[in-house]
Amino acid sequence: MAADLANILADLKEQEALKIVKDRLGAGEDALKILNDARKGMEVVGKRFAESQYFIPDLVYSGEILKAISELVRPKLTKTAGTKKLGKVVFGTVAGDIHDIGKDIVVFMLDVNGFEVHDLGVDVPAQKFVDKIKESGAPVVGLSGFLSLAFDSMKQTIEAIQSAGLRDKVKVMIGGGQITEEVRKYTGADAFGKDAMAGVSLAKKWIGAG
Ligand code: B12
Repeated sequence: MAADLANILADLKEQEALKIVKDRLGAGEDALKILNDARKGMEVVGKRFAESQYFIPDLVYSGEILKAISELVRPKLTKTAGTKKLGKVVFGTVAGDIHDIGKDIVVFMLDVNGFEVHDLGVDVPAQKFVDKIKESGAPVVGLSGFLSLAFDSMKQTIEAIQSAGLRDKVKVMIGGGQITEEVRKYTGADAFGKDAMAGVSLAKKWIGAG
């Protein structure tokens, strides 16, 4: 079943993929597990694109299928009890990068886990992060990026936070498809997270709620 979803998504069979997701949700399967299988399918899409078996329209289509899957899965990701927010997080995909599916999943998971998230969207210039941190007083910043060029944007964003005198007031986490510990060191971020739950754990730890 798990392999089915990854393979069917990789083959860009939208209706079949959505049916599997609906069936699995109907059977009470863990929503995060379903998302994880979908992510495996996207890895195959990325690989096929890198090997010139797929082209830009295929990437776009895979993104649309994944968005539709996310919409189905979202209502099943439960909200934590209570309305009191744990703390603020400023989040965005860095300059030059427009990938937002991974970002949206992390933002959503932070939100349902009790954080007040200021989502700046995609292709966000460094200064916009700085302005939002100042305005909101958020102690946690999340930078998302899927392209190699995002590493430099992340580094520049963290440098801009430093230049604005805010570096010791915020913890910065980074994430996205290609992010590793090497990249974390290069950018000067405090931590990197492999997936949405890693982002939630980091934010909880830093805000003292974990
Ligand atoms: C879909 C897709 C697109 C779609 C994006 C649609 C959208 N609305 O986001 C479109 C078609 C727009 C696109 C465009 C491009 N893409 Co693209 N794309 C992909 C693809 C196939 C999937 C990405 C995705 O959404 N994955 C699904 C999510 C859920 O992934 P995830 O990693 O599991 O997400 C989790 C973590 O990353 C983490 N996370 C994410 N952010 C953060 C942040 C924090 C703080 C934390 C803690 C965690 C965290 O949590 C997420 C949820 O659990 C990848 C391949 C891949 N394997 O990633 C290529 C890929 C990223 N794209 C690539 C390329 C080259 C491009 C283009 C340059 C193509 C072109 N020539 O135009 C453009 C760039 C446009 C731009 N300026 O950004 C390359 C990048 C190569 C590189 N090294 O730079 C990849 C790797 C494909 C490849 N193998 O060649 N792309």
